[in-house]
Amino acid sequence: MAFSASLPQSSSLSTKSSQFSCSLHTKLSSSSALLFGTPIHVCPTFISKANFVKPLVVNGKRVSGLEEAMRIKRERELRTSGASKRRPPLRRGKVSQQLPVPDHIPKPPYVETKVLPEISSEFQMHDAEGVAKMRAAGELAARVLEYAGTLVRPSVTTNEIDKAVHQMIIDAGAYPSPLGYGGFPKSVCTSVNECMCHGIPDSRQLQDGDIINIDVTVYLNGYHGDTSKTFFCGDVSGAMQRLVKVTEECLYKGIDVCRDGALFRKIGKRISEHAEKFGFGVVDRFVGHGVGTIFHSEPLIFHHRNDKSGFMVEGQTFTIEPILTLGSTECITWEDNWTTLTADGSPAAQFEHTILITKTGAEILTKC
Ligand SMILES: [Co+2]
Repeated sequence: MAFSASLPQSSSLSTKSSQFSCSLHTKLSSSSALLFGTPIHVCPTFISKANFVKPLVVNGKRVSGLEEAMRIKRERELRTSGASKRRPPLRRGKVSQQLPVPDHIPKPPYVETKVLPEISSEFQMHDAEGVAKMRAAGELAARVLEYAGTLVRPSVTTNEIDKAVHQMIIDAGAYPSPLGYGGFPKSVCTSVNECMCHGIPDSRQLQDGDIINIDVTVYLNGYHGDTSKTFFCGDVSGAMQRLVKVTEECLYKGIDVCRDGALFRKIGKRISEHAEKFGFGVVDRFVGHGVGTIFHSEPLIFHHRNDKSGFMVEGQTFTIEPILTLGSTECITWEDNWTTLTADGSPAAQFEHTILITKTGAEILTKC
């Protein structure tokens, strides 16, 4: 589950980010004009008969280059207008009653308070026993997420996914960490299409062509394991498939730079570099976080370019959880105070792992 950067900071960051993504798009389209401009100029389709002085030899290679250029142009048009406009905007469904948790299951301290906890300034480090418990929590979260993904298909409601996830976590003797966190009413976050994160499971049925991020956190033996993944529902558009694929790649690029002594800011640099190659935006409003016995703590992990100081230390556990968008990285939040959507309604995707910093790299704890 992503931690939301504080509001005053984020509003200035959002503005910066949208300017940044605008300049990025400009940069990309001018460089692609350079790449694909030449074949278009000599293409017979664009030369009127009056100017047509000598026969053009159209060889296969040139036609395929042109077709490729046209395909990329169509994709870009689809990306900025069609794909997001044809899809009906996300509407809130009915949220069912909170599910009960048996008394014998230990609950994290925030459940009783219903107040959104402050981010803890404590970096979470672990001894061998703590690492073993982090591994167990991470593995359970990964198994639950994998199972949740098998439920994704048209007509299934996000509430049904929540119920199944809740039951599986309870059956494993763990507590679903989002339930009651700052008043969050459900056991998992389900974020569909333009929902960036923190979607509340409800009565909405998944539609053919949707993408859905499922974000699972479990609290097992006093330790949280946090992971999320974006799944396809039925036949998903090429543009959205690419967004999802690149977002997952960004997560692994971020993990790749992690090791004892590495600067935190390298994560945001690598993720941004990869997203920029494809013209996708990186959301700066939501950040990764330290995780362990506390759900959300320092270090905050920025996925965008940043000049944050500090470096990783062996034994630390934190999440990396980039959100990429097809369009704007600015966001709006519904009145439920959780569900956060892209301001322009364009799709967003997210992937998340909990990792442990080691001498030589990072161990992914949320795997099964
Ligand atoms: Co998280």
